[in-house]
Amino acid sequence: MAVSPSPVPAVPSLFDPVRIGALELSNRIVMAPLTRSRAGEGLVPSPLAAEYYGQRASAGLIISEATQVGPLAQGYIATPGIYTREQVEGWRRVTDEVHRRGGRIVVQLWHVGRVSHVSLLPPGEVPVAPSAIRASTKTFAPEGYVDVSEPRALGIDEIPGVVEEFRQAARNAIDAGFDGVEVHGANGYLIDQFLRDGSNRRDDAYGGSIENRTRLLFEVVEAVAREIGPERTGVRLAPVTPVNDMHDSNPQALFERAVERLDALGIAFVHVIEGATGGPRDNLPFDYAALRAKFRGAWIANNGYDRDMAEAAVREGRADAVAFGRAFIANPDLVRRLRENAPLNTPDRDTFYGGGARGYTDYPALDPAP
Ligand code: 8OZ
Repeated sequence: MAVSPSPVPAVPSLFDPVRIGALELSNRIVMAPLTRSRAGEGLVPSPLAAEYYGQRASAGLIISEATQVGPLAQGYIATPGIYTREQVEGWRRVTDEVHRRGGRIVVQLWHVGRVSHVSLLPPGEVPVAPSAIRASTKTFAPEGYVDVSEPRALGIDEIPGVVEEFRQAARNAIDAGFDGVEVHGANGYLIDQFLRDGSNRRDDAYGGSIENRTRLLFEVVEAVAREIGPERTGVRLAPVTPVNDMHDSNPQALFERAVERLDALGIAFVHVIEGATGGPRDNLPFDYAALRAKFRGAWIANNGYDRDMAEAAVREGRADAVAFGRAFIANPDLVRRLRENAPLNTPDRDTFYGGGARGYTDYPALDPAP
């Protein structure tokens, strides 16, 4: 009797392919966006970045380090941009290398808003924010690890310019060879600052009600999706992370509405950091299943997952894919190591940010299979 193999396994595994919008992933292991602060002159990704990302091309999907959409969008030293021709050409080297090695890569687009320091901005500029409230947080600037600067509130007439920067950056991303874009709506940067009422005290159409506070997210993602297609557009959210001095009076209602609005745009994926970024997963109660129920596209889960947790999340349908951060810093062949249940290299914190090849492109892969 002929038995035809089913193309979609009834119970998916982390190691099965999956389609996310227009992207065909060879497995469900995603490389999370990771700031490495190694961009060169002009905030252009270095040739080493092509090697670093290329080494990790066996990930089902790579999400690039956060990449600024314009000069005021920068908040840390040596993070790359995607708003000049030289930056686009630098990224082209990266995407070519990842594709040559069979991988998929999207760029994470960010605007840091108030999480910046005057020394990182053009002369005379200060950080911009929904409201003129300084965050109690620090950043890496040329002079060291410093308190962020006092921000100014964006005028309502300036908001279309921010949306336009994201639109143009998304166009540049496609020109640079990226397979798509992830809009950074997490971790206390500009879009998250508008979402949460701890940082947004505006009394115009972008502040106050949940509808108003989700407006910038919606407008940015709508502009990006219109430019490059919703099937190549995703968003990262972190509903309860406290990083960068963030809090909200009702995160469940806020983020359910945010995801509902993203669903209406038909975007490819939502990528959610569960709990405190890089920290405890249970810092505040939150119903992630209820959040996911608002969205019909692909769901990427993140934060502190190990192999067993990730496999269970995919098997039980809580996520279509799982993103790993620090494990990908230290293990270029993380997918193989997870598949073979092989030991993992330990990441070295001292080389996370800045520097050259050490702690960047010199983590060893397993020997080739005999
Ligand atoms: C670590 C250091 C600097 C930036 C984030 C882009 O938290 C970041 C970031 C992380 O999303």
